[in-house]
Amino acid sequence: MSKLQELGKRLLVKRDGPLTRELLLEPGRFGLGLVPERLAPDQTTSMVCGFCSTGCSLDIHLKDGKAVSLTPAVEYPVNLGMACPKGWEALAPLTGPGRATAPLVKRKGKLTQVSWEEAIDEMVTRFKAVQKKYGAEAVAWLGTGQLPTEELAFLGALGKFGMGIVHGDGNTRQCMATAATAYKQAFGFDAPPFTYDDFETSDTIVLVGANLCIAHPIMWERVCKNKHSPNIVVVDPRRTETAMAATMHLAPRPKSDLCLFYAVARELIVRGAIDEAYIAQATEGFDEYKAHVMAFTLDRAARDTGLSESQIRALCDVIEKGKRVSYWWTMGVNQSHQGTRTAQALIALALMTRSIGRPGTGANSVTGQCNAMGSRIFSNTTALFAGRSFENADHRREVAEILGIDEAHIPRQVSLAYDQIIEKILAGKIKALWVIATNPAHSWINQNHLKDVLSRLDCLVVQDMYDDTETAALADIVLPAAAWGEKEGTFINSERRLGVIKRVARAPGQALADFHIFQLIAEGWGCADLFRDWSSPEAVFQILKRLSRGRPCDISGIEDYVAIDHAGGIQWPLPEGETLTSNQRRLFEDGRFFTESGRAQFLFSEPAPLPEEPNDRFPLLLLTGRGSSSQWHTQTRTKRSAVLRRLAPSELYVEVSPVDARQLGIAPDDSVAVTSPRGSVLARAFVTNNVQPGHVFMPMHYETMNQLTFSAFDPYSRQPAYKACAVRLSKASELPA
Ligand SMILES: Nc1nc2c(c(=O)[nH]1)N[C@H]1C(S)=C(S)[C@@H](COP(=O)(O)OP(=O)(O)OC[C@H]3O[C@@H](n4cnc5c(=O)[nH]c(N)nc54)[C@H](O)[C@@H]3O)O[C@H]1N2
Ligand SMILES: Nc1nc2c(c(=O)[nH]1)N[C@H]1C(S)=C(S)[C@@H](COP(=O)(O)OP(=O)(O)OC[C@H]3O[C@@H](n4cnc5c(=O)[nH]c(N)nc54)[C@H](O)[C@@H]3O)O[C@H]1N2
Ligand code: SF4
Ligand SMILES: [Mo]
Repeated sequence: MSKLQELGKRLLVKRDGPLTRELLLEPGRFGLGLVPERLAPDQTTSMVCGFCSTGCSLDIHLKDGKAVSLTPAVEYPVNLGMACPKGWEALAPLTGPGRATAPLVKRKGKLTQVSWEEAIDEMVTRFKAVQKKYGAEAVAWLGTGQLPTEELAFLGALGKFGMGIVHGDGNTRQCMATAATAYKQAFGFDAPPFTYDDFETSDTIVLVGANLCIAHPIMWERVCKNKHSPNIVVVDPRRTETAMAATMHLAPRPKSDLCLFYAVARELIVRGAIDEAYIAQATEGFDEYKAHVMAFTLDRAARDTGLSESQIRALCDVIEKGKRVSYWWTMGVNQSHQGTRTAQALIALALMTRSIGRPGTGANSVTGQCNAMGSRIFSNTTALFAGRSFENADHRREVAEILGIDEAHIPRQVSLAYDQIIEKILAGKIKALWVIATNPAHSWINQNHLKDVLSRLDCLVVQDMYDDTETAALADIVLPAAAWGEKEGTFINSERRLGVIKRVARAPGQALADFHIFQLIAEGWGCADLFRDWSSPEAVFQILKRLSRGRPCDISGIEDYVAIDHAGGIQWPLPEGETLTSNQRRLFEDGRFFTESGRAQFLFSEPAPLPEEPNDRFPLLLLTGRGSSSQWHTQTRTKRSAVLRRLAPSELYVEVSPVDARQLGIAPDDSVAVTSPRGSVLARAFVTNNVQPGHVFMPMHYETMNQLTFSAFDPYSRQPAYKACAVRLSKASELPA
């Protein structure tokens, strides 16, 4: 009997529904089937969206067992009947061209269709050969924040406990590492404190490096529902769509936020606009913080940020007057060489004014991908399950006991970060890489360097729902994955709310749910015995409940998927024995934090200069980010929808101020070359006052853009600083032939 047959047989015993080898290999059947047994062929069922971290719920309408259309769920506490263009078009990427329908292996330089058995054999044989020759650490993986928590947990357990891989990181490093690190250091746990109701109850909303209108449109809708005529302050070097709708826009020099918020802290202290009693009772390190920020006078901040003193004073005025002040940040803070300390400067403002643990307040990191939070807590990459530490012997023992495995399977060291994995490949220390649900050849910083690095691998395995991505093009093995809508599990959104995804469509061809791919690999590797209990996403959910018990992210009180569905999503924590009293819950209402002392920490550093300042040859500063609400990252999914394609420019563009355009003789729509010390790309000129003279902005959704970006990282979080590097612009027609 072949390994695959054996697996089929074992799964047959383990699973609720029947599963045979025939089913396993029949196109579109394994693990996906038709509409699962629990859904009727003509019903409507709801599930959370698979794009951004807002976590809207969508009602999916089935006809004859097929998902035919959707409408936003009206009763769900997140979106209240609303969805953005991506949500409305969420089913389109499933049926678009480019879907990976069969496993591929490179033979004679060409990716060739093979059976699942051959693909898994090839991967296992090559990975094991690498480990044998160069050591266990020579194989690594790069994961994602876009798989359900159960799949992420399985990957983390399989990779680290089963395959002996030490280094596994995710695209959440590009995105959320800074917020996670900032929270962990300040609160003792990676715990965003807010609930979306805070958007509506706040009277002062401070948005820092966050363009909600484009990146989180339904969160912005929640802001618009606020009945308290809130002050909305946007801190962003660009006049974004969100800035245009705000009551106050401050456009500081990029990465000068740290200095700005130190100056705001100083001003509030000097004015006596802080809560001394709360500081004494709930925090530590304030005196040192105060001493540090005293050097950041308004005069100094004005010089460093390019804002006027009166602008900074005006910001302090609205904060001082506000009764319910909330601070929200996204990539304008996280993707910076000093992101962690900048996030902590916002946390410090919230702490010193007691803008936390009360309705309408908080130092709130808005997450990015649909399951960034699930990845942060349960992916077993940078943290051992449920925010534990690999270096802590007690934590390793707890996890080993809960999982019923030998403690020796658990690595004693934390994984290298994404950029360190890349550097180890360059150094010849990592020889095989497994990439799951992320597209680094497009999205990673300094792309030409990355492509060179990836080409040095002995074996690159790409597991994706499409086989035409920029990364799949470099792969030795492609494993075809089922997508959102074709499998089950849970996501955790920005406000810590678990939501369910369901199987409402067949995966094409032989594509399998990532969950089942991991099962096949476990079987092929010979470590499936460790994962006997990991038989289905729901079974893994029960395991995660046990792993979370007694941790800040305790979900042991959530019965199952049905309970999550009925409650309209459930926010962690919900320990066993506690009943859900509200579906809008925030953390730290009692002024106790997760640190050893129970107190929140003030943390600070001296601001550091930009890693790459503009200079004579490259006089402009390039900012990057999201371009439109209809484009998702590297566009592998959104480009399959004709509707979404029509809502965004089809080619790369660069926003340039009229002042710079005039000086360079650039007219609107001109083809221009944007050049950094690392590469040169062509783009259309979009001449607009929304960027300041001296700055340009480019959206990340186009293939070539990251050829320009500069590899700089936050020292604490190791998150890449995508949002500032030096470039020059020239008319394409004037380039040498
Ligand atoms: N439509 C759409 N929505 C998305 C995504 C998508 O690809 N498309 N991606 C999702 C993901 S994973 C993420 S992480 C989020 C990202 O969501 P956001 O962080 O809101 O989006 P970005 O455009 O990357 O960056 C936000 C802003 O930071 C500003 N910025 C740059 N440098 C600085 C600085 O030094 N200081 C300040 N204060 N601001 C600065 C930029 O000008 C930009 O307007 O969006 C999520 N939502
Ligand atoms: N210049 C610049 N670069 C940036 C940023 C920026 O602001 N500026 N932002 C960064 C940020 S915040 C992020 S989050 C990253 C995002 O970067 P990536 O993670 O590389 O972007 P995606 O396009 O979301 O890639 C997800 C991949 O997973 C595949 N996929 C989708 N669903 C499934 C599934 O269920 N299973 C499997 N196996 N595959 C699936 C998709 O087809 C796609 O290839 O980009 C970063 N890059
Ligand atoms: S806002 Fe985010 S979660 Fe809501 S529909 Fe749009 S992409 Fe989906
Ligand atoms: Mo992100």
